[in-house]
Amino acid sequence: MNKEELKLSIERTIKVKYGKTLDKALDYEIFNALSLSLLENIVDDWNETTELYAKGKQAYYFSAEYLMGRALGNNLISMGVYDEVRELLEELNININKIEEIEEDAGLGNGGLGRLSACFMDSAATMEIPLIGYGLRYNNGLFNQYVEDGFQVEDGDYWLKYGDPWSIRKESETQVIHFEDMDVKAVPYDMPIIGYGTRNVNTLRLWKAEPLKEFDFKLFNDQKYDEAIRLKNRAEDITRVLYPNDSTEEGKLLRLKQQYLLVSASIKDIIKKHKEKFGTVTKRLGELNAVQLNDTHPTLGIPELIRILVDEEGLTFDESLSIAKCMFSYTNHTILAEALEKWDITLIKELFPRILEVIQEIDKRFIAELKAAGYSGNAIKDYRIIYKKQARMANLAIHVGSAVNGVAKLHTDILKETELKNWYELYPEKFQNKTNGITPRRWLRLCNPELSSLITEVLGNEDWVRDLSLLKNLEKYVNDKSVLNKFMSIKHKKKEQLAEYVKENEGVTIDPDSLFDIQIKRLHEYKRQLLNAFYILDLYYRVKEDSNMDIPKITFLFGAKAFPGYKRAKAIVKFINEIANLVNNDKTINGKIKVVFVQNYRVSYAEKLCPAADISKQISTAGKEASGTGNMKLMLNGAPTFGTLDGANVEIVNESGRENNFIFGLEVEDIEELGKNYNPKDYYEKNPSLKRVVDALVDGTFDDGGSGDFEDLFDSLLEEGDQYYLLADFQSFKETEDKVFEAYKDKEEWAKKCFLNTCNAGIFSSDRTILEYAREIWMVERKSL
Ligand code: 26W
Repeated sequence: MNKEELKLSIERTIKVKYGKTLDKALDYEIFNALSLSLLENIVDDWNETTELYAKGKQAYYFSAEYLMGRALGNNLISMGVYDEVRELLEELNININKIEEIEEDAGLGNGGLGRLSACFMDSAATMEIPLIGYGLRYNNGLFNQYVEDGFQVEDGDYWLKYGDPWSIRKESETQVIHFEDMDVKAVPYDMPIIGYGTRNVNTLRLWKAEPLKEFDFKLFNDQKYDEAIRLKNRAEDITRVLYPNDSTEEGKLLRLKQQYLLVSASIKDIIKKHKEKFGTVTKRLGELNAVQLNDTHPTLGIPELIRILVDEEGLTFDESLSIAKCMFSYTNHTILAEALEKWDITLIKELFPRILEVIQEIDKRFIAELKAAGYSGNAIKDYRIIYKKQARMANLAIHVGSAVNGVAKLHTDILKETELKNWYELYPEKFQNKTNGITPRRWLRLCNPELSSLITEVLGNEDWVRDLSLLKNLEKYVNDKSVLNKFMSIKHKKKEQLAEYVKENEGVTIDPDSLFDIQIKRLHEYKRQLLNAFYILDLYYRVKEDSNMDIPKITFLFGAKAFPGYKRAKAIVKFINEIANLVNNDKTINGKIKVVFVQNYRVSYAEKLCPAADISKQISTAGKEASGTGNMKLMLNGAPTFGTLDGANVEIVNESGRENNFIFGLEVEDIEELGKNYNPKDYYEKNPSLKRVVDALVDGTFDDGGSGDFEDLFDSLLEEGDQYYLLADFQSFKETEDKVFEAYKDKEEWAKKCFLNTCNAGIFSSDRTILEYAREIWMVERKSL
């Protein structure tokens, strides 16, 4: 494709799609036309890749979440035409950034788990791995967030409002999904996942639920309009929103329907392709297909496969179960026991009674095996798949799956030694670790073109974009003043860009010459944004007491969404905003401290925040964060980690050196030891500065709008035992911040710390992770066009 052809294609598309000429086109129209023109250019490679992969063993990623973010910029980079297209648009008087910014994020996920799926898709395409993603095409992704009067306010996410030029609806590959009360269509929308530096284009297939019939003609004719479209709405409800509120039975049924639609459609799709090749289902089904269950959400895929093989394909239960054992593997993303999914069997029975029978049969056979192996009573109880009238999805996945993996070394160890100890004893060979990763294309090459150019200049070529371990070769320049200066002036430039964006979007002025301390992640008590807030408030009080206090000018940035039903998380949002309000408006501290809670944190915002961070805040209670991946994004962009020894932080510090990061707080063993003896009141009583900030929750310093939310936060710490050890870690947090301030004074030493973080981030490429899955779990070969 050359420039002239692309230009003609854009003009043609605008003409037929919008009935106008390019000079009159709106930004979103240009975005759509450009995207469609680019898509046209990769369709042949895409189809060829699909055919190539179909010849051998394939892997499938089953995930309820894909937090894709924007497609255009990323695809331009993967296609290697970003600069060319930017120039073309410039010639046409169009600013490429404006066109990129008009695109809505595809926010079909909540947080790390969803973003990991997206990074894996990108890496599999680039690493030429035959991996197909299956998911759901939610009409509304993760809600949009606003802050009003300090409170989080949610609004629907209409990511499809301008259309979705990067998806192709494949009507002819529709599947019909049967529920006890209705049948619906699952229509696939395919998104191309364009590999970088390869012609391979992989597929992400997202299913949309639709009614079999648009409306009931007779009812409509009888003027019963609502009733006529009732079934249509009920079908479409299934993929209407990501994570519908499941506080009621109705909500739970809807969630379960979503999960089933995802796996039923995907399994049928896999079987259909197998039969096109072999005529019938053979034992080779299990040898030629590997399914990765991204957490337990798609675990119903196991009984669904067995149901189809037994009821529709005439295999025996034994044969079907052994195919399932060969096909499935399971990734665990959380240690929080309460997050392990369980479904009431009455719900399963109501929607798909046959699936319940299959699960019961698996359970029955499993118990018989355990008994035969000499297990009894109590031990068996913990392994049971059905227990107390509930189906335990993790047990089903671990028992049937051929592999179980955690997402960071520490996490996998905790699974083996604690959370899933009994399973590890039963099936030691199934357990593996696969430390998470992030794609270097989006999280460096796209979001930080300035640093990317520097790296390319120093290393002599762009090979690092496909092999991030090459960053290690930068390390020898750590004493090269010219490289370090360039590195730090890029950091400054990214801070200026962020400051401008924050001014525009949040209306707050922040100083790019201040230290940017950034905490971006879902809002959750275990992630301890509240601890960070307490620290900031304490710092503010100290600065007020001593205006000469020797600290650098500092800006604390938060980005986080609180789950709409998670009251305490929302209370923390309000508390942070109250602090921001107090601190930012106090003229007496001369702007020494600024606090910003950015609204609507999402993938595209993260792309602006990560390159601008001086400090990466990763402060979860030790043992609670399975891995974290934001930590890797900030590290890659040259920010030292301020964190606990939790999740992947442990590996980050191992790679870049403890001396180049700021580690604080209790470790997993300390917490185990402290255990039941932990009394938060001891810390509170003995530490006046801690007491002062905790008391601010209840002593009238702040206004929670009469909601009682702050009192509830207070109680969570002092009445309910401070489950996440905020009070125990406060002092260590504070002392460690002092070390940051001290280190920040020496500009050269500071630059080295930042630089060494970038140099040592290579291992956290999701290319490395996905290759490990391919080789050690799926046993699929790389194949290139
Ligand atoms: C069942 C409802 C549900 C759905 C999603 C509960 C919890 C979730 C989370 C948002 C799951 C999640 O994002 N987990 C994160 O997964 C990342 C990728 O492995 C890890 O890096 C994070 O540590 C983990 O919190």
